[in-house]
Amino acid sequence: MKLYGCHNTRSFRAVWALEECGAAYDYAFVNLFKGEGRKPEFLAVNPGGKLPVLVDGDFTLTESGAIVAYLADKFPESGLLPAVPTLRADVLRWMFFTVGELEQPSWTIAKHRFALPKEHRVAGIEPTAGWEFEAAARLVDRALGERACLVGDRFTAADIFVTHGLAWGASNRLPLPTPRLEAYLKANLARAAARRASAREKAAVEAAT
Ligand SMILES: N[C@@H](CCC(=O)N[C@@H](CS)C(=O)NCC(=O)O)C(=O)O
Repeated sequence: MKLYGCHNTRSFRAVWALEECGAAYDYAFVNLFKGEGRKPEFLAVNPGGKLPVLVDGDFTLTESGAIVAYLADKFPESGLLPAVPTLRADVLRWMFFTVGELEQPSWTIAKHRFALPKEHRVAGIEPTAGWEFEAAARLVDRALGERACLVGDRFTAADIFVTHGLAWGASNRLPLPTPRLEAYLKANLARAAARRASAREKAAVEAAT
């Protein structure tokens, strides 16, 4: 398998899942910060020009949620996506929640700080994004309660997505609303697989510079 990724992007979720699965994979660095996502050779892989992309043989898959669900099904022993329908649906719920809600304020901030053409950026949008992030994060806190994992009694893909959504918010200087979420974030990012994923993405940048 080959994962196309770039540090400080949503590809971290896919690399983290690959590491949790113990999968063997090549990492293809596409430096989005240098416009490599728009180069013809990458557009031939993903015409949308976005990361992450997973290539498994002749199968090419985009969308971080679909990639992580695919990996979880390919490596069922990882436990990332439980077989029990209610638990599986609950994991998918948190993955969709992250993509549709929890990460959207961070994406709004990124778009209006640098991603949109200057004439389309709206000054003063950040407090609204911060308010939305806090509301979404509080829902996570409430669901988590005193448990270490969001679904069932073990780490799943729900934790990968929600942890990354929280980390992205924190990196945008959006405060996490409870100490419990701070502890959840710290514990998950300290997992061996998360650290390996981070190291893999950082090593790719270093090798390219
Ligand atoms: N919904 C997609 C979003 C993918 C996405 O927007 N990726 C960003 C990096 S985090 C990207 O590649 N942006 C490049 C661009 O928009 O040109 C997913 O979850 O995979």
